[in-house]
Amino acid sequence: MLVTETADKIKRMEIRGAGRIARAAAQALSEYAQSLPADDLDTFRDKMKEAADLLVATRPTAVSLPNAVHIVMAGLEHAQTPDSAREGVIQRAGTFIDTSRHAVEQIAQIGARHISDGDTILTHCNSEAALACIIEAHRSGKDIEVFATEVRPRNQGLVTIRTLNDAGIPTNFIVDSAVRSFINDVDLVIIGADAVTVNGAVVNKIGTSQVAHSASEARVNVIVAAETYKFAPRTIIGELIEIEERPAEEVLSMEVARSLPHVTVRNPAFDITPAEYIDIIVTEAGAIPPQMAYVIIKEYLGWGIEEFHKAFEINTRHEE
Ligand code: RI2
Repeated sequence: MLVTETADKIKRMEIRGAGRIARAAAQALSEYAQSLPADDLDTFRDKMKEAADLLVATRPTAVSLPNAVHIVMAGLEHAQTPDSAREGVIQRAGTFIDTSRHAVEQIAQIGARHISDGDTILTHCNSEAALACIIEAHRSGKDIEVFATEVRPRNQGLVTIRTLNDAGIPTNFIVDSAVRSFINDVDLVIIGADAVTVNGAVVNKIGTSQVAHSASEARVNVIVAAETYKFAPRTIIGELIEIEERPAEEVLSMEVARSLPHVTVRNPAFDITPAEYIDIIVTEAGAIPPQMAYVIIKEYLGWGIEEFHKAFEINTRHEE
């Protein structure tokens, strides 16, 4: 698939979900590298950089996307010839896609252990990682039931209930605003993540923070299922995660909107749940308290504060 085609599909959410968009971007870079003429290393690098920038710009919140692109583009770093640059990109993209899929399987194994026989679980949006935990618990013989939210405005809940239904898991489908009404019937909340910041806050589909707040009030544990490449290295140096605001017509038809000149539609796609509302984050490296996010960023993504010092020449020593 062409890079522009993939970028367009990600933007329109034809390809969606933080893990899926990361793998799609890696695949697009790999195919692009294969298609590029390899006569000149600098031109090859420049073209790859343009493609990478285009993909990263499609959706600003899910950090899995720039992380995946960064991992793949590192294949260009020490290349001496266009052919070795091409090989580097293809090899890294393949490895990323495989490890990403494997990570979801590992998360399923770890996450399922946190689900007990007889549990009722609430999930919000459509997270491959969160659903993998739920499906694995069911597969291992636990008798579970799920509440799944509708997820206005894009209705990702429909994808979730289809998957749960196909797995044979008894599921209740509720509108987003019904979460608090049902939270006392729930034993556990399991959700995914688009980004995890260094202080353990989780950026996920709009409404997640309300779900987590309700769960906290009702003393229901909240588990986040997130691969390590969803942790956001640049939050170490104080960068904030940009919250994508999507078009108004996802919420209200243009016709109705035009008839209401004093009304502005706001459509943020994500919100931020503070670490205090999250019990554990299940990654492929293990289940961690949200406060340990820095360890994942440093040990698994290779970005410690020192790397930022090197990269941005941040001077921590005060000159006399
Ligand atoms: P997985 C999705 O974003 C949802 O917010 C979901 O919770 C998150 O990505 C993680 O999904 P969107 O693309 O990677 O629907 O676990 O906006 O599939």
